[in-house]
Amino acid sequence: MEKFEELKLKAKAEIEKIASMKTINDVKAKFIGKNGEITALLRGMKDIPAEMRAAFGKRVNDLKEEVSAFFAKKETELKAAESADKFKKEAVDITLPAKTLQVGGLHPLNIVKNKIIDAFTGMGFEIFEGPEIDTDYYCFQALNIPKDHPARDMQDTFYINDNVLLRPHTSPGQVRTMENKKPPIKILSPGRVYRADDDASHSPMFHQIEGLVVDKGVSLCDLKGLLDEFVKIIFDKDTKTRFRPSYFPFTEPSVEVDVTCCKCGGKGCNLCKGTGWIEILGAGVVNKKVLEMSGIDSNVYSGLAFGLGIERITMIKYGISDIRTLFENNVAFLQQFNRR
Ligand code: FA5
Repeated sequence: MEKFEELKLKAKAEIEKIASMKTINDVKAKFIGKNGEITALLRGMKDIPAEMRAAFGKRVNDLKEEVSAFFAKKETELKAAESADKFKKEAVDITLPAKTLQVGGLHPLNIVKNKIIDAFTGMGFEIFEGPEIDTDYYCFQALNIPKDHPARDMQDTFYINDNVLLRPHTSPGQVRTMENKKPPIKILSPGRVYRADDDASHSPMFHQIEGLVVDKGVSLCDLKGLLDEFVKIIFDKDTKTRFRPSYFPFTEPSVEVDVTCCKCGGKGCNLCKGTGWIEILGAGVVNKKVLEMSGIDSNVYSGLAFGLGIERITMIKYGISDIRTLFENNVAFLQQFNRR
């Protein structure tokens, strides 16, 4: 009996010392495994006198049960400790802000271009896109700018040869439309244009949108009404326009159009250089010579045209001081226009 008690205490002490599920099986094998100390007692039953065998057997089985219970208790404790440890290690702090996905967005020039196109298509304009590489005839001659005319200096561009060049403005779109379409005409021609320019407000490549209306009885008043409506959509409803006399060989009369400064509302500030006005585009009544050269009877029809720089409108609208920022593709700069 003493030996049983000793074995029980020995097993209990060893089981208590077990620190991980990995070692529990070794200790189990030592006591209740096939070659374990308690199993060995059962095997020795044959040497026990027959009258004591039943009592001996019961005692061994009781001991085995008691030791198995120690193991079961230890196993429960170890499993609980291991899962507590696992939970601690794998804990997720759900109060941390989630990682955001980088999502692309429209470039500010495309945002403004789309707004301008929306404004004019809402007034019935159709889109016509002309080629970026064009001939001297469409870029200049058909617009009443003959070879060696001094007005060519205003729009000096990059020549591929004497006759083929990167278009310096979207005005060739006027000619190509009039050659192919009978009045009434109401088109908008957006696209990239090129000039031998490079400073904080002039880029060698930039974007323009040309507008052309040809119909019976079209006048400068229509141009004023159209542009008044346009600036209210693009800037805000209190923005006003002002026409200043100007010169373009393809329009007569020609005007430069100013809007009340969007920063100071017309009081005068650093953006409008104290004048309260900012120039946004060139425009005018289509020169009769241009209509005739494109096959339109100038005694029956008249037209109005305007050409605006998308970069200029974007810079005014968002208070951008250097045009080059629009082409550097700095992500921090671009993200400001696509906040979600
Ligand atoms: C023209 O290009 C005329 N074709 C506009 C026109 C069309 C007048 C129809 C009459 C009838 P201008 O050279 O002023 O005009 O250019 C128009 C606009 O393009 C300017 O107001 C300016 O906003 C923009 N612009 C001109 N050069 C540059 C440049 N290098 N970089 C960025 N924007 C420019």
